[in-house]
Amino acid sequence: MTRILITSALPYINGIKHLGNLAGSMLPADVFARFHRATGAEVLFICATDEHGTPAELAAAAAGQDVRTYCDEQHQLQKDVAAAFGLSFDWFGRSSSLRNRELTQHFAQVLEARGLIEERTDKMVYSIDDRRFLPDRYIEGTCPICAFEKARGDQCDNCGSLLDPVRLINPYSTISGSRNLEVRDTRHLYLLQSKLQDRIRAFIDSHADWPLLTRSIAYKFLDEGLIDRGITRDLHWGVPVAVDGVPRPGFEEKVFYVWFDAPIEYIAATREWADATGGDWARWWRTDQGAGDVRYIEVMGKDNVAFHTVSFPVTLLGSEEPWKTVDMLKSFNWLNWYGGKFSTSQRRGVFMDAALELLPPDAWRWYLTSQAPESSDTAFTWEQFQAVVNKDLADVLGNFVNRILKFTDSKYQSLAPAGGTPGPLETALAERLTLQITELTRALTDLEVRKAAQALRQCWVLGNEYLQEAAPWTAIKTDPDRAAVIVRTALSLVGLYARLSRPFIPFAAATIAAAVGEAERLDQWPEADGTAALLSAFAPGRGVTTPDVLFRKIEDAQIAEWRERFGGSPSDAD
Ligand code: B3M
Ligand code: ZN
Repeated sequence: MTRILITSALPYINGIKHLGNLAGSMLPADVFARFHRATGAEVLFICATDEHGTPAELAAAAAGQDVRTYCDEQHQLQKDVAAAFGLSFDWFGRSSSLRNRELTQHFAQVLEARGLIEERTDKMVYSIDDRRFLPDRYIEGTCPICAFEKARGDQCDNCGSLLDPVRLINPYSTISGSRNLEVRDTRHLYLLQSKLQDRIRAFIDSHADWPLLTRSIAYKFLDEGLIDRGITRDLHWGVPVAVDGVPRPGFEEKVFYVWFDAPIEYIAATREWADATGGDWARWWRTDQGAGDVRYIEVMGKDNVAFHTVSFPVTLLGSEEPWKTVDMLKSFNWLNWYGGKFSTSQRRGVFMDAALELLPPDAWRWYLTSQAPESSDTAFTWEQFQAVVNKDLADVLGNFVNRILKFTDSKYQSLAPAGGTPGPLETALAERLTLQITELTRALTDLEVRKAAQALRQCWVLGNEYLQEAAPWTAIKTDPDRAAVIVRTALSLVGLYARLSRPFIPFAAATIAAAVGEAERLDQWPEADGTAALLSAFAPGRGVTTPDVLFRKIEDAQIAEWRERFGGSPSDAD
């Protein structure tokens, strides 16, 4: 059996994520995981909260909590909201786990033994007023590359460049705002990425099938030349720099950099899963223990690609141990909030918890996947959201399902009628559907979310067109056998739609399947070439039920209210 390992980029612990985070990593990863499970593959879908580093410390301080308590609480919140969105993680771990600590320390030890980590004296910004070093987000200033004025020490959110805090222009402490800073010497561990330049290039070269976005980011970093990166920080919250519980001399007050331990958490989370379930983590991650057969898919936003095409492979390949590396790195552009960016720190946009107060998860899931920022950045607007949900879900899918079930109820007491045999209309429908299901299956296999959603929508449209043309409400008066065939065909379609739609809209899919007694088959992906047989398989006498309205239309008044509450209007498009 095919085995598929899927990881989504790990959401930071600093608060519930916004729809942009969801659209570019966790949600598409979930669609792929659900699809592959339905095809019968053995799937392991792993995610976790990314809990270390300055964002966690700063957010905890802002919340007036100690950082561990803060992380405990936020992890649970993120886990709950992920479940409410139907994100079907097999495990949602924590990068602050013991497993990650062990594994991170293990990698550091092995990499040092291979000559890929060395201690260096580093120049770091020290805040005299705060009496501490200011790593990463503890310092902000003007980006030396694009002149953005609020660049963070480790990364510029405007141009995406990875930065070194000492390069910032006009820097200040984000703790106190103090500009009373000086550069001091301090010892840090460096990962010698430059030594693996050729190895990493060969690794990227060997994945010519990766999306252009992924490859272009990887080659940009390779062409600039890989730089050695400091992988320790002067912080308390993180993985201690220690071997077998003994701190490294001179590093008692330091921890590993969050971006060193975060990707390692993919493996560590799998170990957490194994600890909890008795599963075998090594057959997913160790090529000497069967992981060679695994297809490993990583899903993430474009700002995370450099770390996954360069840094994490340096860790894995540099160890010379038989670790599984990524087979397909699917990256996304940004979902913007009107013309600007969603922002966690500025609370701009809609966040996952608030979204669910407005509408059921499937409305968001459908919008965010069918409009996924796949080949370019895309902008969320309330108008487009309303249009997509109303048209695709309410007018097309919802209307079809409702119409045929109501008809079956009113004309046949909710029992599939007997009589008749399929004719040319049914044959044509089966042929068209076969094409669309083939395309849907291909697109999902190739991780093309938008094209997959398009093919699925086309499947729904075919049902409406069929019903319109076959017109059972007319046939029933003149040719009851014909009407019976149409109704059974349409009821089969309802069951088929539930299965095809499930990766995208799992909640509605379950309701739809239950209405036509197809709940047990819901997790089986249909074979495209079996469509004709499938459409004629609805047994006469089988009972159905009519669910409540599947998708309520979004009213203009709701849009006005939400715009009032969340902002978002054409004037925000700057
Ligand atoms: N937490 C960044 C982000 O949330 C980071 C991803 C880690 S993946 C190992 O965008
Ligand atoms: Zn910049």
